[in-house]
Amino acid sequence: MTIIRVPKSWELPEQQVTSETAYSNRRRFLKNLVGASLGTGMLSILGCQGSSASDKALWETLNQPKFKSLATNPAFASVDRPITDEELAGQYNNFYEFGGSKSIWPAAQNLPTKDWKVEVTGLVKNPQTYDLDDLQTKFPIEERIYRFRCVEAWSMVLPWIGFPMKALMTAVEPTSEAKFVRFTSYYDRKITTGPGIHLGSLPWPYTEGLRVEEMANELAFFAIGIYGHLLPKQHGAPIRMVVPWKYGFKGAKSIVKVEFLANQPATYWNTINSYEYDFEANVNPNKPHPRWSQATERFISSGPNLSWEKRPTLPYNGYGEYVGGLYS
Ligand SMILES: Nc1nc2c(c(=O)[nH]1)N[C@H]1C(S)=C(S)[C@@H](COP(=O)(O)O)O[C@H]1N2
Ligand SMILES: [Mo]
Repeated sequence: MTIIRVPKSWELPEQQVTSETAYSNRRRFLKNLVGASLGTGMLSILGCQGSSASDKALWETLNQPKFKSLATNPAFASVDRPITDEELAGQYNNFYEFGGSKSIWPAAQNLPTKDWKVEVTGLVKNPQTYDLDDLQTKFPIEERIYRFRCVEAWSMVLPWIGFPMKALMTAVEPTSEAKFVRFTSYYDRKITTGPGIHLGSLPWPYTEGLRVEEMANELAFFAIGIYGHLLPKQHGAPIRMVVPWKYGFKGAKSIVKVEFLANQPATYWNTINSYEYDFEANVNPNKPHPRWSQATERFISSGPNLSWEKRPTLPYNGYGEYVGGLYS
């Protein structure tokens, strides 16, 4: 394997890793995470695929059981750009429970997914607790190719597998008092030990929220798989939210609880910094983040000639025809 200098184009987005970490303890936080695992992920992205022990280890985490007879929803069978390479998406993640860098895929393997349960509760007529088998058999499973846009101004295209959130709503029947939904990610202080995780008073567990009308929108999706197989842990196994018209942080990973509520819930990033991470968080080229423009994004598609293709940001990430009406 040749050592390749990390190109300049990487440097900007890697530094933007800190953009979602505006903690009071920022300095100390950064010191802990800089350096640790930047190297390995990059080298394999830069064209040494399959040649190192680390690549092999990565592919072991990605090779999850495949879905048989998977149908792609024809409405979401392609977008205006190619699907991001699986090994790029699988080693460039945000999952702060396991660390503050993008290279959390090894640490995320500590997530215990066996005997997983998702509790659906709150203002519903028919509360339910689903196990993994239920999630795979009780809902209409399909594939959808969606654009994915992080608030840090990088983007991908990901082939998710899962079911519309609407199908879960039909099963549990929210009451008329239900106006919001809170989604809670797995958290165990002993297991989710990313650097910085215990610094300050961060509002763990990671939670996110939607209005019920947003959850009922055709686009809102629960993913249980990606790239034809079950979700790898770094992508938020065994079930995570996908709301493609919003910034990536709205898509909470590794969901253990879904609660229907009368009032808007506090959420993780919004609690840390409401000025930078608003509750709605719709992708909007005309609304800059307080520390950078959102007018363009860097699209991460494929190796070995890794491209960070600069593209204009699309309003609602290109999904205005589906969701525009929710915000008029
Ligand atoms: N529980 C949890 N969910 C999370 C995050 C996180 O740190 N913890 N990061 C969010 C952010 S900022 C992004 S961009 C996406 C990244 O998803 P991916 O790693 O599967 O691409 O997950 C979102 N969901
Ligand atoms: Mo993000």
